[in-house]
Order: sequence, then C-alpha cells, then structure tokens
Amino acid sequence: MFYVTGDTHGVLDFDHIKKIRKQVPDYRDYLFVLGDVAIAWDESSLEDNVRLYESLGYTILFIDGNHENFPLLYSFPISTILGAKAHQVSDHIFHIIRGEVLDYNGMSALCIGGAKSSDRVIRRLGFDYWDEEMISPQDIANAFANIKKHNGRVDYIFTHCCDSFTVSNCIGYEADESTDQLSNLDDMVTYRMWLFGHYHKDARYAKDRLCIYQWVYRVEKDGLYDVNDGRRLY
Ligand SMILES: [Mn+2]
Repeated sequence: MFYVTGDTHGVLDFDHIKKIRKQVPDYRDYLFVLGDVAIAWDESSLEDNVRLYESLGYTILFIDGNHENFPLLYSFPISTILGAKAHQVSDHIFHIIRGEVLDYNGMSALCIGGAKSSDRVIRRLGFDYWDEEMISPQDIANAFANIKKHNGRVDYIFTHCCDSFTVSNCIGYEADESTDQLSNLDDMVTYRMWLFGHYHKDARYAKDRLCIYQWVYRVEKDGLYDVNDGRRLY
C-alpha cells in the first residue's frame, strides 16, 4: 500500500502519523510526506528522528519543504526508489529529488519539494532557513525531462507549496518565485490530482487540488481513500 500525509516537522507533528504505526514493522508499505519532514534538521537530533520514523514500520518517502536542513539533507548518498532518484537518509527513509517521477504498482507521481519561508524576518539564513528552499528553473527542467519519459501524463503531482493561482485565489497567501515555478506545470503535464502540504490545512480546492496537513490517505491509481473510514475522496 501507498499512503500520503502532510507536514510532520520532526517530532512536533508526528502524532498524526503515529496512529498508523505497525505492530510489526515490515517496510513493504510506503508513507509519503509532502515536505517539512525535518528528520534532517540538525546533526544532534538526526539519529533520534531516524529511529522514530523507522519505528513506524513503513518505508518513508518525502519531498523537502522549507523547514529542512538542506546541506545535511544533500549530504546523503543518492539512490533510486520506485524509479525516482533520492537521497537515502537511512535504510527505509528517502528524500525524493525535485522533478523525479515515482512509479508504484502502475501509479505515478511527479514529486517537487521546496517552498519559500514566509517568516524569514524571524529566521537566520544558514541556521533555520536556507536559500535551497526555493524551487529553481532547473528543478522544473528536471521535472519536464521526466514527464516526457512518461508521455506527458502522471496520476498525481506531489509538492510542498502549490501554484500561484491556487495560493493567491484559494488559500489566500501571497504567491512567490517558488509558486510561480510550479505554475509552469499545468501546461506541461496531465494529471488527476495535485497534492501539497505547507499551508497546514486539510482542504480541497477546485476539482483537482488537495492541501493535506493531518489527513492520511491511501493512494491508488484511481483515487484517494481516507485511512480512518475507507471513504473515497474522489
Ligand atoms: Mn510546515
């Protein structure tokens, strides 16, 4: 099975995924976190965070949010998981590189992490935010190259922030250079549903935009299913 949820922020928002922890870990199922995982936040908490997330018993996949220590995250060796390039943080924890497409049992998802920290004035560059948080034209170029290999079609898009139109018209936040980069996707790829985190809301916008924070869904090629009641979202 393949599950998806929103920001977990290291130990801070771990509770909403704790409920799906396995009695006997087997790592055959995947849990995808839509950024701000913050497992790699500082050297001193890394080992505890890895142990905590490994204890769920799932293989953890994530895109980066804005609250990640990028130099630390990028220091892990690159490997491949479900057809996507990733930094391997530990045995069962993988950071999916921006623009990669993963395939799971015929279900495909384009993955692009990154977002601008809106609270930069109270943060310090290189200490609790990093320039690498921004989505670059190179990230979108990598996405485009991988989309082409998938004939211009994926089932899902997984990002941390969302496109500028959705951000300013539906969510009520300011668009920025990162959300502008994501606005390029609509012209280059066909998809069923676009899932994102970052805004700390559980809400659906328009017909194909889903903001996830504490919800957990089982992802199938043909739809998303709530883990609490099995109800199909679309
Ligand atoms: Mn967050």
